[in-house]
Amino acid sequence: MFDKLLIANRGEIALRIQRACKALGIGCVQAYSEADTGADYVRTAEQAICVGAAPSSRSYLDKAAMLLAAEVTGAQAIHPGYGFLSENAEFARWVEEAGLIFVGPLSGVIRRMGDKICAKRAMIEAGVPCVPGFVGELTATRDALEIIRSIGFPVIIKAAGGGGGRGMRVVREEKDLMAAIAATQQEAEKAFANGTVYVERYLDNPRHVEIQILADKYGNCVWLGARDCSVQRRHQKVIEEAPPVDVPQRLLADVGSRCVAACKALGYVGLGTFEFLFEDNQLFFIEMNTRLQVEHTVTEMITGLDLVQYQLRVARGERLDIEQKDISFVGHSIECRINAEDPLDFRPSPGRVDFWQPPGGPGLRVDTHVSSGYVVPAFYDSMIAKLISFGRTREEAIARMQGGLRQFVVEGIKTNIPLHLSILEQDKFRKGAVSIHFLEKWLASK
Ligand code: MV4
Repeated sequence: MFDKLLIANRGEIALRIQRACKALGIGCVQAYSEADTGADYVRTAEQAICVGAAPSSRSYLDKAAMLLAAEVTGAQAIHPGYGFLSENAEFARWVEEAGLIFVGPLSGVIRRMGDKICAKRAMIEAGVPCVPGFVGELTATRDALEIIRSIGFPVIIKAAGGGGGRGMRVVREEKDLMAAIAATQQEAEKAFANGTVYVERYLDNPRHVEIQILADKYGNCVWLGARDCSVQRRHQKVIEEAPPVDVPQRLLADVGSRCVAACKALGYVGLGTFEFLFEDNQLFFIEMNTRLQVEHTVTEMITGLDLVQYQLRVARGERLDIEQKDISFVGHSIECRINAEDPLDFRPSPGRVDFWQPPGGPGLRVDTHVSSGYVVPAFYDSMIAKLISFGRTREEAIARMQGGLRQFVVEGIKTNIPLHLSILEQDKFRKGAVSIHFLEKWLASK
């Protein structure tokens, strides 16, 4: 149980967490960096504490500073949001050892899922379908050739400590194999201090479909439907939606219940996301995210549930008050990530927002910390708002999104709103079910 929580994050998600806390009667301490001193959500929190200088490494990523902030303010729990320390097993362990509550699964579970080989093993045990491959360390030896011949080309070499698209290499021919293994190992060692790599069959044209789960401390767990996050560029999601177009409900229900089984076996607590590739009408697990995700909103829209409130309630030790039979999916929801960036060359566009007028109306939701006069710092991710639409059908959700994007007035900085509008006009997007390569291919062709 806790009644005071430290928000170890910034921007729209800090405000989103504050709102959920208000509804539950939990007091908030907002941690902030010197660059965020003037932000509205720092002022609206009951209490705020500066944790360091503007660069993330000296504030939002500073584990000792965050823990100290919780201790000196008397916060009994820490919500890490997404990014920053949200999947840092060591930070979670420090929080546990200090006798505080980390809002998320136990540090041991974060650590296990952070090792992608270990995660895949757990999924195979629970019956969650995985990409065909070899579930163990791959080394540049003769064994590798045997392993890869049995999988069949093309293959992808991935870092066990990686994830989110960092440290991967596609190999299409035998002659390139050994060099690719060595290069991926070296990169992985440098980037993650873990040179372990593994191999999977490479799927050429998949979609990115993910399943949301929610678990309490008493072994109760539900799956909350799926999202399609295929519209991405350089591993940055641009548009997400729920439910995914043309993924059979019985497949989702089957795999969803297997995800629930995996969570029960892991002793998983909190919100979690199982990431899959979807190709040839099959789902293949690739990795698990042990945090609240940016795109949780589209799941909220089609389920009617407040996921952040649920996350806090299960962290407080409450029992889930919903069962699988209570969960249904209604309508369609789309999220456009609004970034402070040049819509043509994607370069960040920080600076003062001279005028800010977000849209409204039926079926539109805006999650943002921005208002007129806000200065977008150059130190962090460029996402400044999420525009979320809801409709009875996908067509209605798209139309409402287009209306919202056209109404959205942002002056003083550049945003990717024009990019969103042109994606939403694309026939391929409107048809639905585009692959992970859709956006990059379309950008290259225009
Ligand atoms: C793959 C793949 C194709 N085949 N694995 C990239 C991010 C990381 N989470 C896993 N990724 C991929 N793994 C196999 N066996 C293609 C990707 C991939 C991707 C996946 C999801 C969303 C966007 C992507 C963009 C490029 C590659």
